[in-house]
Amino acid sequence: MQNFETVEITTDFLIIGSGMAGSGACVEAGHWAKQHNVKVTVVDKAAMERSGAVAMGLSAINQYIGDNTPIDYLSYVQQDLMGLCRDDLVMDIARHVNGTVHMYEGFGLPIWKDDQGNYVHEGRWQLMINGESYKAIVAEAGKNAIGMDNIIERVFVVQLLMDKNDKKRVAGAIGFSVREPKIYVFKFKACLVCAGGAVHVFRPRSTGEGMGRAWYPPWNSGSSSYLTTMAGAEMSSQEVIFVPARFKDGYGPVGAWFLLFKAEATSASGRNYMAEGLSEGGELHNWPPYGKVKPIPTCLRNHLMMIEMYEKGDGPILMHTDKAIARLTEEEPDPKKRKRKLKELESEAWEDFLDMTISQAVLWASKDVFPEQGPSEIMPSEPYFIGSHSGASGAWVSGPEDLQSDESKNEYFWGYNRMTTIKGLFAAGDAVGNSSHKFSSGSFTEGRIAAKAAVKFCVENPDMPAIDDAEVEKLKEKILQPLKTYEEHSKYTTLGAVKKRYDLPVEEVNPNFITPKMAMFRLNKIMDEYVAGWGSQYKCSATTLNIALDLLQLLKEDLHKLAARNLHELLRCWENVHRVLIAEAHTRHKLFREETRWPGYYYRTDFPKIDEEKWGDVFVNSVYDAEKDEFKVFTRPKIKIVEIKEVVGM
Ligand code: SFD
Ligand code: AMP
Repeated sequence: MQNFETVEITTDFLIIGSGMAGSGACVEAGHWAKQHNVKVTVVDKAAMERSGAVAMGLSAINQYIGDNTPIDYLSYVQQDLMGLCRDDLVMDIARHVNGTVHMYEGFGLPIWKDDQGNYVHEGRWQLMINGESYKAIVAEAGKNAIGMDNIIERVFVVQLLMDKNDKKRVAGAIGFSVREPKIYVFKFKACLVCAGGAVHVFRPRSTGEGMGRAWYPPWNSGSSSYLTTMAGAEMSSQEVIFVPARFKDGYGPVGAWFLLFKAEATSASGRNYMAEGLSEGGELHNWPPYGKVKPIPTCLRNHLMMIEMYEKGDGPILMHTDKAIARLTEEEPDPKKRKRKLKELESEAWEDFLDMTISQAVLWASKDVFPEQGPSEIMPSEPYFIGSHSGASGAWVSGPEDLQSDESKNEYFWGYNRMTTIKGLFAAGDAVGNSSHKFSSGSFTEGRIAAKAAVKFCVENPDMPAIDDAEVEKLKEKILQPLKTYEEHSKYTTLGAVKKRYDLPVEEVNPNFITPKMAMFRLNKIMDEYVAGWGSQYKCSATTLNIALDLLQLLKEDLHKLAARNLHELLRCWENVHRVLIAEAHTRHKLFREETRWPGYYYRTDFPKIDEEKWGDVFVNSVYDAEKDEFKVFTRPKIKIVEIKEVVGM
């Protein structure tokens, strides 16, 4: 085994993850840090220019408030999440997000404009962009703000380090380079965790040659949740996964089709199941008050789709791209311009995918699909953990002081905006729970909010906390153990001869170790079959969840035997360790909430209805004790800071 050099970095404020929230944090921290002589450093497992969920680009900015008010946005988010979100966090982002979008324009992001120079809206809150280079543009601004010397790329952060004199205060972080034999030890006064959501916890629909294709980026492996949970931070809504409806196999998004092109989706036999669900006596009336609002909440749109597919057997679900294009072409009053209009619509349809889900465009091309000639299948995908979209999982954080009511101030505010329950540990983007629908622009905004507060924290808490050197030494050994395990046992196989002859990767089966891929497959199978993945038609019960907890325990024991052939696999090992903790937290939260609040995301078959009285005004929260390996699960109140009457409109 190679010798690993230790690189020590001392800074004031460390940003962990340079995705959308991390880039926003760099832009804001850069500004305040210069004024207060605070050193800011950012670390990412990848290259900032194309890291995170926006690596491939996006075709829309999904949160822009325009002339609406933050309360309008809160109404929308609250009803989409079936009543549960943090009013203070959602409104805080909503009141600042316009500024972020205007900043983006200044960075050079091409936002679509109409003939009058106004932004082109996809829906009420969404703006169309030419966003293939969205991440590169935003990352460049972040890099300029804090300076190239303060950017550390291709270093995977494994764990946070606590103050040796105060276990409720963060003091450092440890990770390793994914390119060179180097361990990184960071020491700081404050840090911001914005390492994205979690993908490949549940079994993906893509297998075999499609393996690795997912909607959300496979390199977001639950690190945000792992880092904050292991540090002892209170976590929230870990049961609220997101199941996106997507074009089949390529995972192309549906938003532009539903909102911009106003396309209809139907069951295989042609029924408009959403209109039927909304109509008098339709399924949505079984989910009051949320089934009657507009837009139909995301989970309920899935729910209607799942009834067609699984209960009626009237799948697959079809998106009628052809009819939408024909209708929009017909709407062109000048018949001479219709041909041009058709060409424009066709290219917009392709660009929607080419800007953010290139694989869907490739799949359409390879299957000879012409969106103007026929419909395409859409499907509910595997569940993802993503606090920034239509899910809600993440850390329980302090909100802004000025948005609190007398009642909420005691529950939702403890000094620094977006600080977790651990001193000096901040979170943003997918890492924060209960402030859903922030998307790319809102995540960047939340990064800005958190970074400003974190710089303030550094100024007001100038003493550098101390890390425990003995703990660091132990962790170094633990981090590199998979390389050692492989070296010790790789020759032990009865299949060596086969390997020689066929060059098969026989090390994958070895009684002494488990490869990261195998560990992930095992996790995926457990979650899919017992915790309401697509393979179990999104259904679970106390019985299946308890089976999952037993199996996860066995998997956790085997994680000590993970083996890595090289640095790349070492990364894969630790990604799976991160995934397993969020899997367990999720399972425990799901078990705790005895109702079905988000049908279409998951069903508790033993509690198949929504239970407003018992669960309508509480969040499920948890704290993990890493020393004892124990979760404590409990509730926190949903406090309505703003009374919302009625909400309509897309
Ligand atoms: O509509 C470590 N999203 C969309 N947002 C929009 O505004 N418009 C759209 O059109 C969107 N669509 C969409 C979206 C995402 C994807 C994948 C597709 C389509 C195909 C959502 C946004 O992208 C999302 O909300 C934000 O990006 C969330 O921001 P953030 O910062 O929370 O996550 P990130 O950007 O993925 O960044 C995470 C970073 O952390 C790094 N990282 N670094 C060090 N150590 C570790 N252990 C780490 N683990 C992770 C990552 O490398 C990354 O840089 S639509 O179709 O839904
Ligand atoms: P998506 O492409 O599904 O990620 O959606 C992009 C944006 O459009 C998100 O803000 C979604 O909540 C919203 N959206 C997608 N489909 C619909 C729909 N049928 N009705 C209302 N909003 C939608």
